[in-house]
Amino acid sequence: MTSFVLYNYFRSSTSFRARVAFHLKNIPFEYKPINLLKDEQHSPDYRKLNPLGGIPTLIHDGKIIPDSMAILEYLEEIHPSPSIMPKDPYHRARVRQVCEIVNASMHPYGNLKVTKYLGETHDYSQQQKDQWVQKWVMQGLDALEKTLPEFAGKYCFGDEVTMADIVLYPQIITCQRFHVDLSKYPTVMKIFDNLDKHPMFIKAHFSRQIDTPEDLRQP
Ligand SMILES: N[C@@H](CCC(=O)N[C@@H](CS)C(=O)NCC(=O)O)C(=O)O
Repeated sequence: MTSFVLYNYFRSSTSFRARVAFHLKNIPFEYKPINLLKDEQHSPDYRKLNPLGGIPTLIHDGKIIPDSMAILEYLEEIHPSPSIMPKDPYHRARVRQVCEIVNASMHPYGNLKVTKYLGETHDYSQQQKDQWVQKWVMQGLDALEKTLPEFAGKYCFGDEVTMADIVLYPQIITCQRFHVDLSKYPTVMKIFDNLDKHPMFIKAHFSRQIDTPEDLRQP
């Protein structure tokens, strides 16, 4: 039988992307926690799997697939139904554009190694870190708020969950952690609120994973 092992961490937004794709496609996987706060992502063994020391990494029947976007595309190709991409090529391109806004122009600024560097090298307080992240992610949120009204239904592209939703939802949770004012983004937040009620997003949520600490757990 084919086996999927996912190295991930309860709170990581990129890990969420992979987890929710597994749940949406109803593919069972083994959850291997990598504790970012204990720097397990930098252990020599894990670095052999993921040379940048990031999570998630998927091992499928011994084949190594690092990086969440590569994992999403891979799962979609080997397990196309139910699909997480629209059928229309133009809409597929725009889904990828939305993913890029989040993946390339928002996620990296709040990444642990970046905020840790700001603290250790530039002596940033938590409030200064928040302001740094807010400055950059709000540019991404502005772009999303201009892009999504043309396509949105219940979710980013109509009423079916796509990769755009998978990437957007955990990024909004990260924005909340950095106290970003989200009231200026009504389309984005309407989609977020709808996704927040989706059973597979609830299942993949950071508060319900095997490595979620007691004080952050939700039923
Ligand atoms: N583009 C990569 C980014 C991976 C990444 O950096 N993930 C974060 C967690 S959300 C991480 O592992 N950070 C570790 C660190 O900053 O040391 C992906 O999408 O998988």
